[in-house]
Amino acid sequence: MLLSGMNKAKKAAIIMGSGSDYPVLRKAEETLASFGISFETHVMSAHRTPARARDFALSAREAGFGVIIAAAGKAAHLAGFLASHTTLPVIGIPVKSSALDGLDALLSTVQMPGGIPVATVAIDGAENAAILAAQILSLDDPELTGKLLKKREEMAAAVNEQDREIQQHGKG
Ligand code: RP5
Repeated sequence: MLLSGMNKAKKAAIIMGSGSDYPVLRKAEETLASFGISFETHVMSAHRTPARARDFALSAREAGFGVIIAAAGKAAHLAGFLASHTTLPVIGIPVKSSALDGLDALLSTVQMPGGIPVATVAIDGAENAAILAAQILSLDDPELTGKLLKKREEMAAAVNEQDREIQQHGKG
């Protein structure tokens, strides 16, 4: 027998290491909202507020989250730190916020040791992080799957339209 509330749609978490990361993360918020996904956005840091970040990750599944997006720049340990305290999927966004243009954050986020994965997207790749989060949450949500398919169709139509325009231009 299903327990009541068991099928309730899961939320996404957007966690950033600093308020200075927020301009990048807005795209993730917009994208999740476009799919009708509930989310919470928080600032917490693996280095500056480690206890709060740890407590969040430890209780995230019970709090109704199904996926965590974690964004940080420089020595970007946030995604890996959260991943080490939860078995929820964690998507890492390396943020370009340093003299090294985000390469430092990319390597810090992607080079996880065996056993504790972080699904790392491109530097500042907030839109893809949100789409991947939606794909994860769609596993037991046919309505969300339909929205993802519709977005793919819209993208394909836009590319086809660009091709038509280029062909027309060539003829003119
Ligand atoms: C990281 O250091 C943050 O994620 C941010 O990208 C970077 C700089 O943080 P602030 O010094 O602007 O707070 O931890």
